[in-house]
Amino acid sequence: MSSQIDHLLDEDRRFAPDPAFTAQAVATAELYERAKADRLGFWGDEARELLTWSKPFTEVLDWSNPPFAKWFADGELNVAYNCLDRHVEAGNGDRVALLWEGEPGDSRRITYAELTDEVKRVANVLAGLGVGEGDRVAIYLPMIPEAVAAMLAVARVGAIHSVVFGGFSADSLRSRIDDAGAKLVITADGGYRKGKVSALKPAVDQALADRNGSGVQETVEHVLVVKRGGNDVEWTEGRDLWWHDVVPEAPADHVAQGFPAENPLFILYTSGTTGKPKGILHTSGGYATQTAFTHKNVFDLHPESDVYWCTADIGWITGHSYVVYGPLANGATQVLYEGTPDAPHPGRWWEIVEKYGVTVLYTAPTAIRSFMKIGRAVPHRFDLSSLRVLGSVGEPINPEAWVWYRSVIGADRTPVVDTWWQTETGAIMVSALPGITETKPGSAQVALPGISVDVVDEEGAHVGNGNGGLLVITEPWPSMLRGIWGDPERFVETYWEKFADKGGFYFAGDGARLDEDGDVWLLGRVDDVMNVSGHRLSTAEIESALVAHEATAEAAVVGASDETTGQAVVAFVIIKESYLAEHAPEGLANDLRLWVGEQIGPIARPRDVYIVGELPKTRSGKIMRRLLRDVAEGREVGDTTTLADTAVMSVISAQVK
Ligand code: 6R9
Repeated sequence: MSSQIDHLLDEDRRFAPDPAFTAQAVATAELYERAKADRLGFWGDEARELLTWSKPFTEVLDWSNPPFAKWFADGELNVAYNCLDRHVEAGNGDRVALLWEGEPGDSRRITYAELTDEVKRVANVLAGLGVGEGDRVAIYLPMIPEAVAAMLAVARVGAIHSVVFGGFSADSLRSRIDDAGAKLVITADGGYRKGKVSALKPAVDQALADRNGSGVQETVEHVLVVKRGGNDVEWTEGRDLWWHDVVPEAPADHVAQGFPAENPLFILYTSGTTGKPKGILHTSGGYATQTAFTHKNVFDLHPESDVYWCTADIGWITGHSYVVYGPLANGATQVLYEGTPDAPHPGRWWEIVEKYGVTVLYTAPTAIRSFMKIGRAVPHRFDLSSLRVLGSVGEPINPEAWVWYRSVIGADRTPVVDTWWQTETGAIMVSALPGITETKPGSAQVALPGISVDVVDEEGAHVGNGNGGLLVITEPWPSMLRGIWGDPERFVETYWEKFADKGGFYFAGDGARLDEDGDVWLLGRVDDVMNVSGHRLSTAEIESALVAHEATAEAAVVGASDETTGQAVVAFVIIKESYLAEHAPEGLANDLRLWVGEQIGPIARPRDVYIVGELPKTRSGKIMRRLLRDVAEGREVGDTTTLADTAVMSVISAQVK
């Protein structure tokens, strides 16, 4: 990490806001002043201004029992109503909500009035299936308009969605369904990925099969299936329902009931430092407030003229906050794209930007770096002149990628905002504001108005400008996670215990540095969480998948730096002697790679699997991943003095070569 810090220290390019942009900017410097003068008053004002409440709140924050926060607790609202009906009632029903583009090139244009109608019908279907307040619904869908409609319909009836990324395996889906106790699963036959139909329904069938004797009680009563891929699917009569049979039949009137602001809105599973994914719980009023606020100000949203596009899948938090809730609460018109950036050709994204006149683009550094690799000729075949704001999220963006993004995609003109946040924070926390902030390539820069962050040492003391440490959030914020589903102890332990004596510092798990101006530079995770192409993966989760293979005796996984994906998964595996006695070792490393892909999902597949004779361990038996990372990154191996057997690293290095 030190070479990375040195490199960042040399970065002195600065981009001042263009006065013409500032003149029309939604955000103002005064936001910081207002929030500083009265932080809670500021959030109260924003909540009232950005949302429609069916019952006004009287108290902004109840922090009497930290870390369990309550925001706007006695207020009531319906989040789906805020994303839909009220825009129609305000006369904007004809505004396009979704400009959907399927991977094969089919497209649909859906207005706010049409989306509202669809969501009302789905809400009636859900109610008919007995899904109501507090029930959990698993959503396992491709990037199609029905995914957005399904999430909003669940929210509308006061139920809780748990979206599972379509790239996850049947096993991952099953553990998420079980953990949440989902009553309904909404899926599709399949969706398009890289020119082919990728089936989804079979994974649902598999996840729900073979319960007998597993000790897990089946909670799923129905599976609602959207037809998208046209692939053959098996059907369980009485359990499975086609969306196209039941939704168009359902009535399109449905009155959105107000629910308390602290009603759960969704659970989203994310990787932590242990093998078991955590169900991050978000509630309604605070989450809707902060997603709407950040979407409006960070992306300079002019809803009547902008065409916004966030490329994230709805299976991730970025898709929840910046495809569904933030943009729709703000009445934005946005592009929704089903497929991959390079299908059927490497210019697909830029073709979409040109076709729809996209003005605001929000994507991840890994995508930017892979476009850099292909070269500027591809994007420059398209007219990108509509673009006026570019955003980045998911991992640290290296200054070269930042500058390339601004110059090649943004014609040396558009502001670039690097936005730091997490599944847990629910919404953007640290970012420049376009038109306001002088930007620095590679730095997320400043906490947003109303947000308080700091960089501290191991004891929780402020490190001071020019120093590195751990990023903490020092005050509660509206869209903060309210817990880990079913595990309040893990919630306290993971995020709040480290600096408990500081009276409520949230530990984010990221390393960061403050520069001479006090701006924040993110340096990556400080725990055993890897970040591959902006996706969080836990070393422990992949290790446990590896040892579940009959050949594996022991496994250690590290995240090694990778030019395109940020980090890549590298596994070191010891094979059982009993296995080797009966099987040839050829091809085993690759079999293990594929195995992990089957167990968790293709994104978790290791880039490299090295079969080794031993793993480096301390005397207390802890695997020293730091040393394995040195090997994986081709560096000289660091300090080995705390190893139980100091010779082991030279053996491993030789085996890896
Ligand atoms: C929104 C999202 C969260 C982790 C986070 C950090 C990394 C996200 C970043 C960033 C540097 C940025 N991260 N944005 N690091 N600069 N702009 O990605 O949520 O999937 O939960 O990941 O991603 O390490 O802790 P999530």
